[in-house]
Amino acid sequence: MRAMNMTNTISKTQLLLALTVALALFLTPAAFAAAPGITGPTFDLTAQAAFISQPDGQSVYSWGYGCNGAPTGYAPSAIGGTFCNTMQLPGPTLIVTEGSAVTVTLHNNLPVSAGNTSILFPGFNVTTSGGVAGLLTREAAPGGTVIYTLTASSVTPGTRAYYSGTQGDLQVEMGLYGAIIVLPAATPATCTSGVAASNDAARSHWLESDFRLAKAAYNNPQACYDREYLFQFSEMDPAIHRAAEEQVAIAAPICATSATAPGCSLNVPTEPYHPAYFMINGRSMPDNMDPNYAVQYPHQPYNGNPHMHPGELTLLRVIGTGRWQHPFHEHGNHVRILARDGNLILTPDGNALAGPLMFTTTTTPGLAMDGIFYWTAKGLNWDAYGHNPASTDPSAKLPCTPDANGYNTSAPNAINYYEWCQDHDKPLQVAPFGDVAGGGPATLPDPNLFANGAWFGGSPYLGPDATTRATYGACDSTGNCSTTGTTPPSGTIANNPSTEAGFAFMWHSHNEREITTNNIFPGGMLMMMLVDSREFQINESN
Ligand SMILES: [Cu+2]
Repeated sequence: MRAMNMTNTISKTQLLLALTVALALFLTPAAFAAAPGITGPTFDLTAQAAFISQPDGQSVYSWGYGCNGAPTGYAPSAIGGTFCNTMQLPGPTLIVTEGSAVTVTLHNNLPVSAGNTSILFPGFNVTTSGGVAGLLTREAAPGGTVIYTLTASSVTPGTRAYYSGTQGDLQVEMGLYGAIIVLPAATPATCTSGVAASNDAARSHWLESDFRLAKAAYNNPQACYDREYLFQFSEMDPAIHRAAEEQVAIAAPICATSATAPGCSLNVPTEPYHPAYFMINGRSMPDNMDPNYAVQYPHQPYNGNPHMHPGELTLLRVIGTGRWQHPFHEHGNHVRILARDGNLILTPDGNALAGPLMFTTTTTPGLAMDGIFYWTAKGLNWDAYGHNPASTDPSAKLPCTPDANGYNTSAPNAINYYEWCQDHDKPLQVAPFGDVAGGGPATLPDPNLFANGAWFGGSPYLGPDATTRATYGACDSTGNCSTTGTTPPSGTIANNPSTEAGFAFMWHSHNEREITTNNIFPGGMLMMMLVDSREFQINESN
């Protein structure tokens, strides 16, 4: 009886496991990111309250900017399923072109007891009309409107923050912040020639859409990029949000009689400060891996889920919001800082980029930075593509022709486009095993010991074909390879060896409490950058 029960339990568990895996496979969409937003140059925004969701199941009362009616348009055009609700966190990313006269109308639809609100656009020359006088700018009174116009000559390229200029300790904490991206009016010629053109050719060959907002971040021949992501870092103390929610409810009947009645106001303490949620683009991990505009986050439309191919120049637009610094660390390589608050960092003669190469791009409240992240397999000391000149598989013996920098950039249609040729055909293993000839720098662990993280493909090779090739057995002198090899035993849900098999790098806050959600790990400010082989199609269209 006991034995039967046990068997029964095991088979149920197995069934449940199988179901979970099947469901997870079904429910894990290829959700990538880019830098989505709304286009102008005229914007009609509203400030309103709504609840945002956190992965611990909490709905947090928040304030945010949103769209007052349908926006002029959305960008990039390759992303579908767009929406802009009346409240979102962060606020809509405003995408404009250099030299535009940008007009932002703000309607104050916050609870009456919250009082006035406003928007600051640091780095721009702003003229205002309407509204009422405030400490830092003109404000919209409850139910009122104010208009901000950014002088066209001050609308210069770059990434910048916008946020409330009214009672910032409370209003920014509650979620009133967003990003404005100004695209250069012209495209430097370097962005459509040389390696930049080869990267475009590779993208077209593998039928990938272009998800960039522009080809260059600045009017500078060295500011070209191939892919881009916007990450806004903020933290949130739920006690402040709860106090605001309670006081708004208590004040509502008083405000209903008169907005100036005593008691129609808030007095929410913002100290002491104990944030428990640490968000990238308003979402905590793993929610930030769901698609942009996912229906389950009506007030948090933007995700954080970077992908790239080897050799691509990936533009990171990073903004610190809230009131804490966050040590954002991009594993895989350092980040070359291009600009801070839209100021391109150049040598004194103005001819060369002079921004630092940073291990950790620490965010600072109110500060925006642009940086370039770059990854190739250079220096691994083994052939990351699993090439074997003795194999019968044609994709296992592709040529690698080094350019002046040592990369295979002359063959944009090849799966080993941008391979670091010095490591071409270099074996991985010390001892012969599977498809890998002897004599390499590493001793692979027992296949059974390969860890199964959600993102670690379990393979030292890049790309689905490489993983398949590497499962071949040893090849004989005529190039016939046994297919019985078992290295590597790869297979995870998030980074499937038969499709993606990318190299995963954790991108996260190095303050480890910030990679939790209300003290639960993993969560918070955590993403996985997946470097995908050239033949894997990165589709950010949602
Ligand atoms: Cu790290």
